[in-house]
Amino acid sequence: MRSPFSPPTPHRPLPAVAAAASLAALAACAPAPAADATPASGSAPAAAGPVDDYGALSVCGTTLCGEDGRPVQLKGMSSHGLQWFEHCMTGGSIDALAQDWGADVVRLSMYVQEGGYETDPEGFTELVSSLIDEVTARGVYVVVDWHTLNPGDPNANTPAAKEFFAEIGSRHGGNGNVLYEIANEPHGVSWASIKSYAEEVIPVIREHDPDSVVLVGTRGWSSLGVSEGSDEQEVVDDPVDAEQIMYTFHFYAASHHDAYLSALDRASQQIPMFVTEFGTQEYTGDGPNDFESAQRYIDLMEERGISWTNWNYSDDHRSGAVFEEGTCDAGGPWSGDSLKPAGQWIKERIA
Ligand code: IDC
Repeated sequence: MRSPFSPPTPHRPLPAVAAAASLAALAACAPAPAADATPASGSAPAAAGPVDDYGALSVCGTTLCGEDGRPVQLKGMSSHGLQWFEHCMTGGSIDALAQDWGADVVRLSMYVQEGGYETDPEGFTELVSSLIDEVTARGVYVVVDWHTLNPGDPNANTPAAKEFFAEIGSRHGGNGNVLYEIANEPHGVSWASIKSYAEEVIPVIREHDPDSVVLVGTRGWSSLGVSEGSDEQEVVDDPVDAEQIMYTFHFYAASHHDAYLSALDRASQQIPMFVTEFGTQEYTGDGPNDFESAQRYIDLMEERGISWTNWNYSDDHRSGAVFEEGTCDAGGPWSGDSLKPAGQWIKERIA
């Protein structure tokens, strides 16, 4: 069934990644096993869109691949914290993201602390679950972000993480469009501890969604360790012991320059990377935009086929929220004059 709201999204050409030497090995990738196209109970039938184009994703060399074994670069937006900005994630705003913005992927950012999941596990599970259904119905991929921030050690929330992912996996594991991000930004904790957390949580997800792609946060606020004086080598030397894994990298272009960019450049030639959060401004998600710096990252991600979601699809007062304040309460509009400069810039890069 097609979305009743607007015509199907035109098929996007696959990204021109052939030039990237690191992707040459991808030609050898075996196609992923055929997806179970049956939506999980409760999920609406998917509209034409990226999921229809690419099917079940797998990790293929250093990138994501579609069902045909060819590399896929997903581009889209992250929500803001759902405990604050649920009203920015409506049927209308998700329609706009899928159709007008042309997003391939939506990241649902569910904080664990700061008034998030821990305050109402059932309520937040229902909220995320219903938003997964909304995104799925529009034929778009979804990243379920277990948005740990403080404390920085993901092991502090392991029992809750297992409970949450078991429930989400059992409800939506049959969808074929869900990616699981198990720790937003670990910090003040060793890579060995993050890895051990990942190896505890991943089997719980795989019990319900065996072929799913899981995204693992890296040390130093998902900077591959750079912000804590390390680098990607600790991950390269000691990868998570599981299949279908990608590692996350976050950057804020006005704060993070060459050291971050080089780490992403080196890492993405060796391990599968997914940039699940970035901003064109400072690491506060606020302040002046540095579009020149941001474009260098966009170019690198394009060259290497690194998928990304930008922070964030809300009307928060900060410069990194794509909409002007008040847009969400007014029910849009979800483009045009209601966009801040960062929103206009990123919308052009998703399209
Ligand atoms: C920021 C939000 C802000 C909130 C703060 C604390 O924009 O409203 O008060 O978190 O939770 C991250 C985090 C992300 C941050 C974002 C911008 O993953 O939660 O959002 N950021 O500071 N890492 C680097 C930057």
